Amino acid sequence: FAVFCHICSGDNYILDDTIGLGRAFDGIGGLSGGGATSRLLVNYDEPYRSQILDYLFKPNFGASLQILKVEIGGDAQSTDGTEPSHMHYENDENYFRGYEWWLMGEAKRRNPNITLIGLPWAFPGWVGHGENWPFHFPDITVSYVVSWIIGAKQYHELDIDYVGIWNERSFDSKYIKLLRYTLDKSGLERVRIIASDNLWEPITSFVLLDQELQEAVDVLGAHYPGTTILPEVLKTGKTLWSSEDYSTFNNDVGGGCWARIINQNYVNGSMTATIAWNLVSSYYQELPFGRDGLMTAQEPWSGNYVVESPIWITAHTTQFTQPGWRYLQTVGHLNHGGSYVALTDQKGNLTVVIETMSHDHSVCIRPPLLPYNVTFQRATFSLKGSFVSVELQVWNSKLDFKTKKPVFFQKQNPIKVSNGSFTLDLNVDEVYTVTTVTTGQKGSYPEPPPSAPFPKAYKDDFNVRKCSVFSEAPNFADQTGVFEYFMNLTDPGPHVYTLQQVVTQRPVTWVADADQTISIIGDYNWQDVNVSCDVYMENEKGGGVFVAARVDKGGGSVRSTKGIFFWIFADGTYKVTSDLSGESILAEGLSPTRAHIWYTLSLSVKGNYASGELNGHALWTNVVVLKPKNGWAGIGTSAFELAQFDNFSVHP
Ligand code: 147
Ligand code: CA
Repeated sequence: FAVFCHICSGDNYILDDTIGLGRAFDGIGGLSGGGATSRLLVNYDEPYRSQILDYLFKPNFGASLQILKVEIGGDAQSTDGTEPSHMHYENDENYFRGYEWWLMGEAKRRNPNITLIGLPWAFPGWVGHGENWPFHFPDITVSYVVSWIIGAKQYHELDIDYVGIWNERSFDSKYIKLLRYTLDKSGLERVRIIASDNLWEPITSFVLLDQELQEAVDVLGAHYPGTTILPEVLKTGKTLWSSEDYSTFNNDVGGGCWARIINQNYVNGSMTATIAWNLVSSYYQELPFGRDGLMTAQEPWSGNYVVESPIWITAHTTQFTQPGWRYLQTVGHLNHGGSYVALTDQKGNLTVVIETMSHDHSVCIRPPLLPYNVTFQRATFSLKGSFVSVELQVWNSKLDFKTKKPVFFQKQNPIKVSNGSFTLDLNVDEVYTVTTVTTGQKGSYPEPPPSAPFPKAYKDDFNVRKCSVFSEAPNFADQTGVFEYFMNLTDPGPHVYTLQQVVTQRPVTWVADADQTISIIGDYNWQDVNVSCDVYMENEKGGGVFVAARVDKGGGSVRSTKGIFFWIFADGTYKVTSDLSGESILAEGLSPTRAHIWYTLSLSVKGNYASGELNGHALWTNVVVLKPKNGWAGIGTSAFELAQFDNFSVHP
């Protein structure tokens, strides 16, 4: 009888603010960059691009994100590509490169209250004075980062709220203190510092032992904390964030991961913000961590995008809270698995988010998840203190791996609170939001166009004149170096508008960038193609450029990229190699090539054979190419050097 009664009467949980409140909630966010994760988003046609942005940022529509964190581009590879720096060179400043400015503007336009964060992954080479380290000259690095914050305001009316140190790399106490000092001196007292975007240690020990550092750091941000902290972290008294998390394939298990960590980062770890890497999967899916975004928008050529489960999981929290709301102290685990949090605006509003994600349906990419059980349970929540509402709104999601008919963010009948309590029957793998907030909405647009492969016949003459708001040509995804629109004011002929590789010095890297530069484009499944491009070397000594087919890699392993690479050099030679590093030579010889002259390079690959033309004449033919079998097309240079590209085309 005791067991039976236990099941039928269920478990009781108290929601009470009379005992005092918990921490202030700072928001749920997405991360663009680290790196180039929004690269393909910018080239979507309207209305699709605005629709995607609405699903991400528009309040009471979709994810309704409360935080947008972006990479401060450093001209170096930062996971799925490079992002351009606002200062390629020491005497260079430009606040219109890349797409993060635009993205922050679009986010702010939809939600003026959104919190903005900037964090560098890498730095231009000059910041490190030739060394692969950004803290030897802290004054240079500080001025570089503060310039970015000032530029955001000056050119885009964007107030950056938080800035970080160096993503998942070392920090330097002297640098952090100088950053705080310089921000204050520049009238940027409101900008707060997150440290150190890595693990809880060693930053916690440093903060505990150094009063001045303690004062400089506002937020301790850890990555992939697995919902937990170390005991000493609480001793700092600091605000705690999971400043990068998720990075999980965005199917329904990804949604389960996201639901579990959004709640349990607070329940287990007192973390008051959780930021998903990444905001939106807008990079070629075969690059590292394909589809690890809150939604998928990786086909600007078709207009297709997918609103994935993490968008609706996010809505369960974001549509019914605001940064500044307070968690109650009465949060915790459910008796039969799962967790609940409760938040209040301290003006009578209450939002309760409950998740019952099972282990196997909520595993994240990292860290490993220890086994636990979740079973059906009946849960009664008793409202105490100021929560005497008569009616509560109810929103439900249910992952369903059996019937494959999941339910996301469905409004249910409101609950009448009787005797100050309500009861829910909680199945496994569900999320419930129970709230006084009545503004929730499941936004929707008509289905976007169907998915389609990258067009097989594609060309770009880069003749954008003044029409492009973006510095980069559509669909090119830079993997080492940065390729930007360029205008040759003195060119008399056909090459006034071109694409230029602009990184001339190895950056302070985040991963191992190649010694060559490369931008990829197209369809990873391409096998037999012709890739053609006009090329122009600007480096007289040792200059070299290439066109490539069947390019098999990008991201952090770009150094070991294989493919078919057709190079010409300013010293009057050519080469055909099966690797980006140029070591595995398939053919080589003399060619009448030098710097400051335009050439047309054409590479044709069919089955196991390749041939190359220079200015329409065969330079080499029938070279045997066995591996790789498929990959993207590409262009690039043989070193960190200036070079231009024009009239790119690829066709079957
Ligand atoms: C993070 C990076 O900060 C992101 O830019 C992106 O690369 C993301 C992809 O999952 O990962 O870096 C991490 C890389 C490895 C670990 C943690 C974070 N790790 O092995 O624990
Ligand atoms: Ca052109």
